Amino acid sequence: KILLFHGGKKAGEKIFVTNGHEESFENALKTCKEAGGKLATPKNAAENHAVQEILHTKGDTVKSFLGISDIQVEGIFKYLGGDKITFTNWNLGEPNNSKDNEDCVEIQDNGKWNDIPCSLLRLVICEF
Ligand code: GN1
Ligand code: CA
Ligand code: CA
Repeated sequence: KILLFHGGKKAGEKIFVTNGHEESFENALKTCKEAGGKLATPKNAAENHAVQEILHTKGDTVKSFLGISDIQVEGIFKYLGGDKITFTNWNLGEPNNSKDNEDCVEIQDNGKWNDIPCSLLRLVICEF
């Protein structure tokens, strides 16, 4: 709860917060885990909006990784725990696995999702 005082955004029982750094998917996973949380994984519109609000505090072209990927089976997006995703907010035409190399998911400042290469650097947003 103390995170609310450091720019955290609450949605239901979840709190989303950023460390202000841009990191690869792999490093962002590690960063959130070490902090005792998980990479941001919005599972409904309210949670997606809370993540979007954090992006807005950082500017209007900032994007962040979500805790979702199709690394295991191309085209089947799953949560970090392995379950198939139940909520999506894909941009029109996404996911498109551009250049056969997009297995991670970014959320853009308009709240829409796009699949991108996992090696890119994006703002770290964790959930607690
Ligand atoms: C970007 O730059 P381009 O068109 O190859 C984006 C893709 C999107 C696509 C949508 C690295 O690809 O994920 O699907 O725009 N790639 C990156 O037009 O952001
Ligand atoms: Ca893919
Ligand atoms: Ca894409």
